[in-house]
Amino acid sequence: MKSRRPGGSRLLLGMSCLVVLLENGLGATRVIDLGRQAWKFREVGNFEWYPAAVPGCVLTDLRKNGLVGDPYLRSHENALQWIGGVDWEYRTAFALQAVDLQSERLELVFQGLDTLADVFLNNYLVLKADNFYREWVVDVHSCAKAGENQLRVVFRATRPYIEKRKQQVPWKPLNDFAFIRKPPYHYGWDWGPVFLTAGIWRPAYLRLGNGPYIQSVQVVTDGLDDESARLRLVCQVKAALPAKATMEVEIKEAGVKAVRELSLHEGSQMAEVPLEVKNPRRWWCAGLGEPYMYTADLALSVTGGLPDRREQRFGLRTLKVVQTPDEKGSSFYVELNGRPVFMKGANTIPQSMFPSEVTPADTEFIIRQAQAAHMNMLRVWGGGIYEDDLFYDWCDRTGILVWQDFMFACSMYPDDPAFLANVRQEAVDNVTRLRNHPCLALWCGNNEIYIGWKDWNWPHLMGIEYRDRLWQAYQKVFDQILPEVVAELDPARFFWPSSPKQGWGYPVNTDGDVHYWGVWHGQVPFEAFLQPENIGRFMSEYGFQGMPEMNSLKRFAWPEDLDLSSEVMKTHQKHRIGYPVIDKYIKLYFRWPRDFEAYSYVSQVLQAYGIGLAMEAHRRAMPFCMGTLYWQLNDCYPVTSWSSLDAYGVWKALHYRARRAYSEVLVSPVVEDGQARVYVVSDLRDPLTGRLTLELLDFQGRRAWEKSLDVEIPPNRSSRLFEICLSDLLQGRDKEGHVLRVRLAAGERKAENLLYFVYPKDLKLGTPAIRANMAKDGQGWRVELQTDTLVKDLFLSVPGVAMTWSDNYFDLLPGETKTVTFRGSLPKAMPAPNLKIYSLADSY
Ligand code: BMA
Repeated sequence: MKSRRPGGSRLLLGMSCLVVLLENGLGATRVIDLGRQAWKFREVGNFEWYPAAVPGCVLTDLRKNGLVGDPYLRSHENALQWIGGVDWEYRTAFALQAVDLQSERLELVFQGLDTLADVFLNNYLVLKADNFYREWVVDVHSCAKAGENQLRVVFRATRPYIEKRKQQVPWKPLNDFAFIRKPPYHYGWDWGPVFLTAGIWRPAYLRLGNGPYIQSVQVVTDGLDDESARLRLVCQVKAALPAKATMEVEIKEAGVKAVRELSLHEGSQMAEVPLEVKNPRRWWCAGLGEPYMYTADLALSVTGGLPDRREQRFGLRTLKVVQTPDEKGSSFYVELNGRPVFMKGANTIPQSMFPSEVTPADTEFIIRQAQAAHMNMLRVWGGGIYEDDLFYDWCDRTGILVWQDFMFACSMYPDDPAFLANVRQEAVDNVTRLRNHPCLALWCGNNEIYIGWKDWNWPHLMGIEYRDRLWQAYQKVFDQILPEVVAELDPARFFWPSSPKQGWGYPVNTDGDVHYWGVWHGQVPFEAFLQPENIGRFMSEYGFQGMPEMNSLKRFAWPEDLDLSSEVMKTHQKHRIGYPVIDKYIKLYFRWPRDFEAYSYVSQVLQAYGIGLAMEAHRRAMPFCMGTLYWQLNDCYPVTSWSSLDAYGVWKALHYRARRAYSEVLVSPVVEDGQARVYVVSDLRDPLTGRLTLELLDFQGRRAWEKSLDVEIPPNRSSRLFEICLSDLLQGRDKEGHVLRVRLAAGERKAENLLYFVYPKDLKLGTPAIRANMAKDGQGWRVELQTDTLVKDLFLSVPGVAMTWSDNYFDLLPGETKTVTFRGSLPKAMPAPNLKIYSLADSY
């Protein structure tokens, strides 16, 4: 199980004065990884230096030195706020040889600095950085020397800077974070604390080299059909001197080689290599085929010199976002390789408050969980970070498309030239870095700024007299700078100015994407999810909170904190009225939980219940609606939130629910207009034939009614396959004591769902006698479960031990045997898992 505790994952490098240079052979380019050096840090003005990690940040360095406690534990965060209020400095030393100084290239590269950083090399100020999201490259010929070089990075506190910047605008600012290019969520969000730390958050290195080199590569697909793919490798090449050079490209998977002679002039220039791949293999998203990737090996050389090499992965696919006008407005769907695809997924936020702590294993983990829940799209939300390359690599490999926001959220932004230039360069850096990933579906300008301006009274809140200027500032960034950068550097990619186009509080089913928050923020009942006016063309946000499970709660709270009114539980709930809103919905749908443990469980079951209704409604509305991304996949720290995975990576009830609702073939029964209707939604490429069986059962498993029919299931759509008037179905039987079980069998493929006729609180649940047979199963265990009366939302756990379950939070009917497997490491004192079985009937 994952540990997201700061200080947990990285080894400190020894603090010897010896400087070890890691030399990474890349042909003409040599890299000295500054992360391998011994670094020290201190608060500016303080006497003592402490060991530090690069990449890293102040807070985690303080923690690793034992100077502060666990920031996630209890309410510790409150005591750590001082860290963001002072200045910090980092230093290291590295050695260069006289010959190194003769290199044509001698550059200091920071892939990420958080955020207001002054960089000194041998006491010369070589860089003033002011953007977390940019990569910084500085030529250091003028101040590097043979022998030991001293490198120092001073980080200034961001608050005073923000205050000064705020004074420079006449309007009333909405948010502090708008005045600095640092992740908005660091300043607190409704699922995250405030931690204003600083540091060298991504790798830093020295780059040395001679001869021309490749600055960037773009794989452009000019044409793609079954016979061939016509490609151009567009390379930005830099040379210190005019030279005759050769660019060689090889794509081994396609058996393609090309050589191009180049006449380089001094400076940066573009070089293109046209290529053709015969019988191309397409990149497909999850569920539709293999996400096939090619690799292009590039080598740029001049006679007598070592070649500069690059490896560029890419995929071959076409992707459009189709907006065709129709009677309601216009469509909004992804067409991949000519095929409309329904997008199933979630919104992601950064995985940690301290992004430098996220390990490659963490990144793989999060994408694997999305894959396990049959997702084919994730939205990287605009208040966080442009994710690490590895995040997109995993999306490429697993066939998960990415809706990529630029990092602007929930605020109007300033309009001064320096800010705009900074933003343009940030976009250039990140578009250039990410554009070859086939997973990248689209660029989106921002999160909830257009809607905030249009619907949320911002012009009045900020000063109506500045309305025109503020709107022009908006247009400058989102209608001009960002689309211009995309058009120039990534022209095949769709640009969408803001998510969403439609908010809530009025019918949202015309065009564009929708953030539907009538449920939760608007506090209307879950049934609103089913109303056609609330189902738009593409549901890019909707959600509901649930707590982490007890095992997870106990990782950051002490026993005396396990009470909703405790300071600790309040600290780990960041929404202003989070618990009252949960309470309100519990009262609508569930019986009041008997204690704290029951509350944490019911809050999860409630979350899965509500969001499950929405997911199925969105899929049933296909092809009118062509996407559903719930808010939110993950957490950045342990908290009660909208996530389906808690901060430790544990699946909440919602994640299991998402996996069922997102399966390729979904059976979805629902009561509409007094009719019990059965829909089957298929994301498959081909039609299916099968048998649909409907059974009305009482909670002892006795069948009161049954119907079986042969069905044809068309591919890539939602079909209503059966309906019956509810009163004909029930024939006077009690709604509180019956359930409709619908099963589909189509060859190997099976799908099943249950339809209840009343809210969970009104179900006549008995006290089940559950039989559980547990046995060792390879590395883990297997448990077979049976019951004598319906068990609702059966939750398995092993108190104190983190386990991975093949299924959980499911309903079990008499006559069924459910087999669940699970894995985890048991403490020595526990020879076999101390299995705890809990269900809705235990919660009140
Ligand atoms: C959405 C997001 C976030 C927020 C969430 C829950 O609209 O864009 O700003 O965390 O609502 O309130």
